Amino acid sequence: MTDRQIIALAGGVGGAKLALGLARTLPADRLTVAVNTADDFEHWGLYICPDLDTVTYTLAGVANPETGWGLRDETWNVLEAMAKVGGETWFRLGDKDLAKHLERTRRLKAGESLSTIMIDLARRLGTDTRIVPMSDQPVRTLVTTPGGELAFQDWFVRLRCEPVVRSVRFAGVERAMPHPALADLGAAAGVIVCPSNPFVSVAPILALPGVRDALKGARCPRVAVTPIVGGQAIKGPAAKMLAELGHDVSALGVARFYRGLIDGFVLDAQDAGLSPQIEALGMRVRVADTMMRDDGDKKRLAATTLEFMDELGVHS
Ligand code: FO1
Repeated sequence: MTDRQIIALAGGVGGAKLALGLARTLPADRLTVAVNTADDFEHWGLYICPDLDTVTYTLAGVANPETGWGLRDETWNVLEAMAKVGGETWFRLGDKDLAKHLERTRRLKAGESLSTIMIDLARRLGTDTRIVPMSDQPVRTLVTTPGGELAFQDWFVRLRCEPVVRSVRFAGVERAMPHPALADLGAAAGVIVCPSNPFVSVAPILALPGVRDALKGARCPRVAVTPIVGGQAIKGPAAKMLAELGHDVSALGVARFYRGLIDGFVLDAQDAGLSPQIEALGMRVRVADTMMRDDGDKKRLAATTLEFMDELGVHS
């Protein structure tokens, strides 16, 4: 592995798409994808890492193309049997996907770290890209709603993101050690904030001790790709959260969230009119088609983002 890595910060489906484009564009030893683990939780007694698994399955080319999460050609016999015995079925674990959860849980219980396990599982599933958890220690996103505080997957999957979000916090984050790739962002060749949810995918990574400051201080080019196009989230509740947390529901709202942390913002062509306001935040803008419908789009957006980073260069 070379020490001049491009570090991509990613959550689930949106982040995984750009990560795939980057993995198809960069040599394997130049890319590290650092993935949010604050969505992780225990279900059916198993340790589930939705974002790590989504990124891994996507880069291995085995993800379910309809949902973006889980495996393609999945079967649901265990879930159906679980319903019969009165178990919980709101979080859908497929038969083949289960093998990964079982094996990861066994290895964690045997004392291996999540990062070691995930590097090995990613290779076995068919990707050489270095996909790392943001931390080996548990961090849990908790969402405050009018009805009280909810665990992230309860809010996201069981309640379909319906309860209004008043605030979000990351339990355990102050005790979690960032993965070395994040602790040492200053040594990176560049940092890409993938088009993931700023509040629940990227914010937990930035909240790890030292990471926000490391990103602020990094002299390498730092670029974010918008997850909001035409005032709507490409996928998931990002637009709803922008509104409920009091931000502008637009790419401008996202750019403001990253102000001081990035040098460049990749904005969708539909939102080109926001360029002057985003540039006024002290970052440069690249207008592009950010919708990633197929693998060609993912590679194009990755190439645009990398070219933009090259143009931005190092800064003081
Ligand atoms: N998302 C859903 O909306 N419904 C599900 O039943 C569901 C199951 C699931 C199983 C394994 C996995 O790795 C991910 C799964 N997801 C499901 C996605 C996931 O919980 C969310 O997309 C992320 O946590 C948000 O990034």
